[in-house]
Amino acid sequence: MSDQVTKKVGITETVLRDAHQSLIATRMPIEEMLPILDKMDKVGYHAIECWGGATFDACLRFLKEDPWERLRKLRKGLPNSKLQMLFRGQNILGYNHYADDVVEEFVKRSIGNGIDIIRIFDCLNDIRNLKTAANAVKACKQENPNAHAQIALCYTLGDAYTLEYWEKLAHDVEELGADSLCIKDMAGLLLPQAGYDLVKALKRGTKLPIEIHTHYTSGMGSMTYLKCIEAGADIIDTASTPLALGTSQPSTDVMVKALQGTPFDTGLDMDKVIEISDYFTPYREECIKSGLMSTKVLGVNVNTLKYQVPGGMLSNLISQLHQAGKDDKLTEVLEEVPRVRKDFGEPPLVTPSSQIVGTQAVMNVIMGERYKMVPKESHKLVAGEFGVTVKPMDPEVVKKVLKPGETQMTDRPADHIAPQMDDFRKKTAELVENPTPEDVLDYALFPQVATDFFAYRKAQKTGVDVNAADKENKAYPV
Ligand SMILES: [Mn+2]
Repeated sequence: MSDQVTKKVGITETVLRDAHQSLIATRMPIEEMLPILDKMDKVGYHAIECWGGATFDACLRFLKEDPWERLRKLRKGLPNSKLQMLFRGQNILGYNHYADDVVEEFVKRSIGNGIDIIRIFDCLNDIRNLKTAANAVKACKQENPNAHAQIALCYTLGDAYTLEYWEKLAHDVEELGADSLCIKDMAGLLLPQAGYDLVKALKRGTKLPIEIHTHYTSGMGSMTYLKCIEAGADIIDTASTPLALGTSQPSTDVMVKALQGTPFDTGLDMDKVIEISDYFTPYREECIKSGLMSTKVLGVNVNTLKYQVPGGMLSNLISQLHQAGKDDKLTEVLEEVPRVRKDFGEPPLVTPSSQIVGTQAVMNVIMGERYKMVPKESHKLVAGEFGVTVKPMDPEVVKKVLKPGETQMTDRPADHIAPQMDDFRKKTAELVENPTPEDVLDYALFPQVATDFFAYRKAQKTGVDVNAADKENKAYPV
């Protein structure tokens, strides 16, 4: 070890975002977080991931919380920590491409309300879809010197995803002006030795700090982190133990302890780390008792490596089949997923490409004929409206999916979208009196959900019983 460089490994704590997104469908309310913020603020994490991804949607739709209000409360409770969010590039936090002015406004308001690090990814790893968001973060650096654009590359397997591919992409990410690079392994596919080789390749392509994000789904996570760290990874994403493992991240406590006294010591105080876990332990028990946390998400399953389907996608497939009364078709669908993926140019499976490939696979199996039924989203992907895939799509499938005379778009999809903010402002003003810029963004991303939320909020203010609201007829008692 004498020639080994000592290097402090950073910890990004995910308990306030990805951990509960992965284990309890993003249902942790802000009240559960507030009492522990002061202690979390003193641990010394590299960052605390606490916003973006599905939190925004879940706040508006299920928790009836204003997501911006949540962010401001987190900012206030964590004054010394860097706050991180997950951002789907040109999709922002939604499922479709938005015009550049919406992306820019969302970035500006996120940083304005307290975010420091924005982790930006694209489901096709199409660099062109990341640039507007990254530039928008850079434009905020004067206002917030901690503003940081991290580009995340979605990790996946396939012929095209060679070490040369990752090395070149790392180089492109640096060229784009990112502050750091993350490997986002949403399905836990990154094996320990492959992780080692991957980090070495990334380090050849860039000098940017490298962060590794995985899920424990296949049981590999902690081993993969250790090998990645040995290869030079700078930061790892972990979750406080009661909300770690299974489909969530490896455990913070375990990784901090494992690295203690090694050249890669995180420098975190073990007692403080354990205090955080102690706080969340009763909450875990409560979630298991209420059924919110299913034991299905808590174990590990090496079979995930076979089908390469992330946890969230698997539960979607199961529920789609259940609704169609075809529960017995799961294996057939799981076998159809890699075929559809190949037809569609082998994209990584992450929101929204995971939903598109998954739904198409379900259709192909249920209809008994491949591409007999093609959902609108499949058509968009094939038409190039999400960007370019790493490999060309199957020409026969393209022909079947596209309308006669239609060709695949090859330039940047957002170049075809005119500015949208003015229209969103007008529409929001029809629903809310003096809407805030944040209200407008709620509407831009989730028009229906935001409309319901605005009505709920208004009803709360006027003190009426929202449970009496007649949503079907859009009637709220006043
Ligand atoms: Mn994740």
